[in-house]
Amino acid sequence: MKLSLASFLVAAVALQPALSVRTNSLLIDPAALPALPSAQQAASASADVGLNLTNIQGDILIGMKKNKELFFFFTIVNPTLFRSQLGSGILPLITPTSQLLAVDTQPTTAVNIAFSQRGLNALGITDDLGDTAFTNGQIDNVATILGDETSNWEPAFAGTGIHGVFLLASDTIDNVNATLSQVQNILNGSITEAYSLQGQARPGDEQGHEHFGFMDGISNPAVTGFSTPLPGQQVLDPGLFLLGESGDLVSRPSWAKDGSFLAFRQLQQRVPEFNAFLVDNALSNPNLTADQNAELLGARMMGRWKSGAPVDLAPTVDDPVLAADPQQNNNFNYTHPGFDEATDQTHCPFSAHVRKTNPRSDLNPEDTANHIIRAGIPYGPEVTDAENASNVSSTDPSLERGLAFVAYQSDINNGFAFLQQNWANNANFIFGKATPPGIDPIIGTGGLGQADVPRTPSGLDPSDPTRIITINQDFVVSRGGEYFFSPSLSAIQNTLSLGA
Ligand code: N7H
Repeated sequence: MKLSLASFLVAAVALQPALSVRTNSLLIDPAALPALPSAQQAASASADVGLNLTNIQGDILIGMKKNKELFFFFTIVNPTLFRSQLGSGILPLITPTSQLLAVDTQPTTAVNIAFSQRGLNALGITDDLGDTAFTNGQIDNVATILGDETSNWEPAFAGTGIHGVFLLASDTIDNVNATLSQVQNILNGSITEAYSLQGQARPGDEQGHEHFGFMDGISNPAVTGFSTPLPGQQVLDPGLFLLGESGDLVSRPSWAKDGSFLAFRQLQQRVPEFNAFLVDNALSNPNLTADQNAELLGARMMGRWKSGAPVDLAPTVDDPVLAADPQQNNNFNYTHPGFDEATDQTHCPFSAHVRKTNPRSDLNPEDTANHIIRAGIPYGPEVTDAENASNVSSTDPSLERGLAFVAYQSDINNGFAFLQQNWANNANFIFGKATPPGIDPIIGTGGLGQADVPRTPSGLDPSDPTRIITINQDFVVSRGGEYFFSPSLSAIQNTLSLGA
């Protein structure tokens, strides 16, 4: 006899490995990042638009707040056994959004699961989910659309063995590992490990900052029915991120409702090389020291200071108070009274990473189709003294560091893939500017399928916006990834655990 979803959710709480009620959050909460809605706020917002937060997996709407997160990529080797264990044993462990919003309802380890098209095929699910990028897999659009050099790809991503991924998030790696053992015991040999990547927030004051040093996760869209918008935050329909919700215009199988497409990318960051580039090409503001001029160049490449303060509001000097205030730190749109948006780069360069990936008022009307919810986490250790001294990243694989990039959207070709191909990698975007902006200096690739092809962004030097500062190397190197579908809890129960 099948259990109802409600009884599964009760069982989910009961079956968590440590039964004690949490007293500290499993999420991080740096002052600069938007707070999650309280359970009550989210319940009343979701009631207005009919979002079912007990049915939507928890990772999709919460943004970049994970402390430790293991990405465990698996191959399904016994589909029948997997399907039976998924429904009876794994579903009670899956963490819905509602459970993450209050500390005392959080599990010891949050468990989410997502499937690649190959994984759905292995389960006998033949429905077309309506997303060609997902259907074809990330490797299919890698060289032409994303611009990756495939030789840099981790072999597991280039192969055919990734059927799905568990996302296991907690405040300690011990908790994550204990939950992984529990999951593997339940699945009883029906999956094998294809690859795994351990993500973790950086230590101490760097918590919330990615490996180049910048606070990350400040700007994600507000989602109608979930979050209360902060000043400057764009409010978007839930259907941009959740299949079958208001604003999703594609026809989907009914069971796919409240699922989301997850674009995963392992993006290596060459931190010593990035730092050396900033020093070697430091700007020349006479009122700043050499170090400050190097910082300024980095801030202009990013569009934010390391603190998180946007250069559009703090153009020459960092403002840590502004940075730490979510009421202010996203409240900008690149317009300023008396300044011409087609020529003015004194505040923020047209090529800055945050402007290329979210042009705000540069597009009129503001774009509402091409957005993602970013939910990634840094991976890998801190830079070593030897790397700092040599300005070169170690080739020791255990010292690789970067961003385990996660983006959620209801349409990958309008979301992650669009942002990378049409905006970041397109030298002419943002269109209509007096000086072509050039390729994104952080994540853009200068030659499709080739590494280290020079990029020539303009606008980085505020004293001469036409000056080109040539970037001869990639500071972010794609090590591959895959596209997944993160189903709702009811889809896991009623469709995936049964198969076709
Ligand atoms: Fe980016 N970084 O930490 O250096 N990103 N990003 N990103 N990114 C943003 O506003 C970074 C990547 C977006 O709404 C910030 O939260 C790094 C890809 C979007 O104003 C910082 C990597 C794509 C935004 C970084 C990386 C995007 C954004 C500012 C790779 C999509 C919001 C903090 C290693 C294709 C823009 C913040 C807005 C912001 C970093 C990758 C997209 C600091 C290191 C691949 C949409």
